[in-house]
Amino acid sequence: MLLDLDYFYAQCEEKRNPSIRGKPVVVCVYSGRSEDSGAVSTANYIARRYGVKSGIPISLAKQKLKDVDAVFLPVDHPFYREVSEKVMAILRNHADQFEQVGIDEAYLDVTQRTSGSYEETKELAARIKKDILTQQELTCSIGVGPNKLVAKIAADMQKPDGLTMIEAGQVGRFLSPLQVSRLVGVGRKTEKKMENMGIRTVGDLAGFDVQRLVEVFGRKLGSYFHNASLGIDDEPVQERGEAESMSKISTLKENTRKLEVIIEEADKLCDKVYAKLLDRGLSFRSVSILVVASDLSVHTRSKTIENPTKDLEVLKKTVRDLFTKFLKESDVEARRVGVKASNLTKEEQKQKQITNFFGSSND
Ligand code: DGT
Ligand code: CA
Repeated sequence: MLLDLDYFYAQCEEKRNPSIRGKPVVVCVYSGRSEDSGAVSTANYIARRYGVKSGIPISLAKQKLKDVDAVFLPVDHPFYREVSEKVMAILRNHADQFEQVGIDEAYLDVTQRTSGSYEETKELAARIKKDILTQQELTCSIGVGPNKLVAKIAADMQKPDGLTMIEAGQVGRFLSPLQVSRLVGVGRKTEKKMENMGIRTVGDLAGFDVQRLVEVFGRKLGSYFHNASLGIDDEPVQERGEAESMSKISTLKENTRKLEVIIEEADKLCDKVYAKLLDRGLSFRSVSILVVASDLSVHTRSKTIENPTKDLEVLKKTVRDLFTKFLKESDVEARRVGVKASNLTKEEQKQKQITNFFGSSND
């Protein structure tokens, strides 16, 4: 799931001073040049009804709200960061894998704790919303999907205080009528370009010849747009700071549940990951596997071992164990498989990495 706090800075201000609730609240970055110079950082949904939104000049916001009892406040980043940290601590407890993105958003992989059930995930999402409301007096919007791409778009569908569930089998129907600009990476310029090619919706994009997309946008972006339009996304949810990792993914010749077939491919991936590690002189402590199922849902399993190692056999054995366990726990058919080594260290730099990790800020 992707969780996004609603009108975050403005909601923090409402939390700090509940007497402003019910009024338009506008949080501003004052440039200091003259009294009202600067831009709106964000506004609550009441102010948005008057056309006030992120990025517009403060003077314009004041004009739009001139006949109403509105509240204008300067940004207070330290306070928002404090609130954000408390929320993130709650969220981390509800996830198998957790990834904060920005100050008010996070991805939660909850596949294991819900046994992959959308019904249980819906209950969990409702519980998380309630926890954040009762413990932090904040509302948020949650999107649930088979992968990060779908979850992110789903979270934007019903705001504020929304919960949007998109199951693996509904992805096509969900995405196809949406404007292409909903996809990450499709900005104004790309949107225009696509429009000239007759592509307005994600469905149009999905039906468009991949080869021509590649010709127009290049191989990497072209195939990304193609996959995104089909709701395909293999990116695992991973804690920032664990980001330094080596991974390889490949597509199986056919969808399968046969362990031998999967292991044969996984062993090859291990060799490739190992070669990259060797090249950089890195040891690993964590090993993960990834399965993209025939229904395009994404599954991951990880294991962290006690001491960093450089041993290829340890990598292969851990990967085999994880796939064996995965096939026992899950009844999906594998379409693509991946192997990742993370928690990487260069032995002599271990101390430094630990300090960096604790010293780094989250946003
Ligand atoms: P939402 O999620 O649509 O209910 O509203 P927000 O305000 O939470 O918007 P979001 O999630 O895009 O951004 C999170 C915070 O980041 C927001 O509360 C203020 C800040 N922010 C967003 N856009 C801008 C901007 O254009 N300028 C500045 N200075 N800050 C921004
Ligand atoms: Ca937000």
